[in-house]
Amino acid sequence: MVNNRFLQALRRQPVDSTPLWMMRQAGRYLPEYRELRQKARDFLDFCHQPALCVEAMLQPLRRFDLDAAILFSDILVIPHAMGMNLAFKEGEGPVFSSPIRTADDLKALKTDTLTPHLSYVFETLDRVKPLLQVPLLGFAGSPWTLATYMIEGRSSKLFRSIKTLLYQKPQVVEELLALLSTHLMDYLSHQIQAGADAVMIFDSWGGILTTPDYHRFSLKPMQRMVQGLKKRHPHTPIILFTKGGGQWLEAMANTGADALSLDWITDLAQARQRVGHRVALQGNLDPLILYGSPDTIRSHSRRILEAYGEETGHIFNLGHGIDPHTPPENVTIMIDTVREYCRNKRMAA
Ligand code: 1CP
Repeated sequence: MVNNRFLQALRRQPVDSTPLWMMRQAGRYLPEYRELRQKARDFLDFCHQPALCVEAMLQPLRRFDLDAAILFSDILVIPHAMGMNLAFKEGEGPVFSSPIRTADDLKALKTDTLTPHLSYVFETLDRVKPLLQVPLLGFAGSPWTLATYMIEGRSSKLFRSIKTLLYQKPQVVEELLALLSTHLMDYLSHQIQAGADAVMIFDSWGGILTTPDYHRFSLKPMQRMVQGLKKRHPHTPIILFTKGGGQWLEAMANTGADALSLDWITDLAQARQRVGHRVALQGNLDPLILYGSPDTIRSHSRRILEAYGEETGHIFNLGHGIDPHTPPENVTIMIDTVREYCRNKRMAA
């Protein structure tokens, strides 16, 4: 590995320049990805082909000066490996044909080890590793976030089905979360063995919960994962991301995770004060700022670097995934701004 900044910042060690990568850095905003995507029948078929996934991971690294590579896959390969029928429909997103609604539905899920059904993911990591000059980030969805898709059956705005089950039969939801946290821990452990240098847990929907329910249904199963992973891989950094989780940062930092990823609503300077030196912080440019004018992109990028301040332990990133219609040249403006800011700081020091 030639460039280790990302891991150094995760460990809160000094770095020569703030490391930077982007959530969803591979994907539809890149014309070369849209072309590559034609080689597969659909998105799930794409995910099952390690050669295509490796190429998708390398595309943003060729185009931009980035400090980390992220596994190309999807959080929903786990429920798929548990036997749920999944389709990614054009314009509709993911759809499960038979969502979970009752305790009986849980019994239909595969509970033996899932890793043989996920060998294509580990093969992607194994193949991409020797081609990288930057650290390799593995990931999984959080138990709660996966449960929302498994119970709703698709993307949702209101989360009526899972909340109905949560408020009527919380023990059914808890049983599913326990099953998922066991499988997800094992899955991330295998990703680390296959070459992931750090892992990130995407809790995209923890922010829809009340505070007590966030602790019980989202944070607790993630904490179980963090503790289990730390036992098996004490030196592998773990990043937690709860979108909409700004008010729970102290509790998130107490899980033993090494870093928290912040959405754009959360104030980075305040977050830094609240969690002190316990964790590194990643984020947190509003991805839609990348639709702004060059000057707007530059000023917001600098604002974030200034908000974090002089200390080590910052990884520049977006507050959520890059939007599919973002002009790639605006990404270059953001990255150049971060590099120039850090270069000027270094020269002034
Ligand atoms: O047609 C296509 O090309 C499919 C688009 C696409 C892509 C490129 C989907 C469908 N997933 C992905 C890849 C992906 N997904 C990555 C790797 C790419 C990278 O980061 O470079 C990652 C980390 C994810 C994670 C993911 N998938 C999350 C968590 C992060 C987040 O954005 O909150 C979630 C919620 C999903 C589910 C998902 N996958 C795809 C869609 C359309 C959705 C639904 C999103 C929603 O409900 O709003």
